[in-house]
Amino acid sequence: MKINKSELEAVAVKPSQYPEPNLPEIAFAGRSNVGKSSLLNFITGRKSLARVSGTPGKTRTINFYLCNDEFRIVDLPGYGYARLGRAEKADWGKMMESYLEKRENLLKVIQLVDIRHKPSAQDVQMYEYLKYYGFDGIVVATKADKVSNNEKAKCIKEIRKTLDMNKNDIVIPISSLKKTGDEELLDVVENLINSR
Ligand SMILES: Nc1nc2c(ncn2[C@@H]2O[C@H](COP(=O)(O)OP(=O)(O)OP(=O)(O)O)[C@@H](O)[C@H]2O)c(=O)[nH]1
Ligand SMILES: [Mg+2]
Repeated sequence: MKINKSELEAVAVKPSQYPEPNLPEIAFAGRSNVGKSSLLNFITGRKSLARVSGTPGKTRTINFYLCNDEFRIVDLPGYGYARLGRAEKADWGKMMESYLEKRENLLKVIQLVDIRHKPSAQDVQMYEYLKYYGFDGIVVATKADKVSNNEKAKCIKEIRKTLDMNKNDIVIPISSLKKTGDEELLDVVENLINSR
């Protein structure tokens, strides 16, 4: 599959601001700065559809992107941003909870982790949360350009082990910078949409 058409459809902090639940949705979750917005730009072929920043904590809202007039990719706000105050962290929790627990048209949440690092305690917690709701099984290892091909397999093994992934679950290494790995991800997305 290719994404030929994409647009920002809604920016939300609460359910009343979500678009109608009329199309299947696939969400991206991951810590702040892991590369969620960059990945979205990469797979849609749009340079600045989603705002990318060197400063973590850029995406603080739930952003709905309509793709091919057929499904939505949802960019979730990142976690693990140390400089957030307690009130902001509580807001993040509430925002995520109301989306993940109640969104009837949500098919899957793809979790992003940085390929270079062992997943953090918060990554593990997020993945456990996704397991609980049955949204787990697909992980994207971002910034794959930062490791050599030799290291790649080792890093992926570490991710699988730390997140306690099942045999049939998949880890897709992707570099938004070098533009590699998108085909596998888009195949997975296509299968998810078609198998619903
Ligand atoms: N080397 C490399 N850098 C990347 C890649 N993807 C993203 N980055 C960089 O990582 C930083 C964060 O990227 P974003 O896409 O804004 O990350 P995010 O997960 O959306 O961050 P928040 O919105 O804060 O949650 C930016 O400086 C990007 O240029 C990649 O594939 N390779
Ligand atoms: Mg972002």
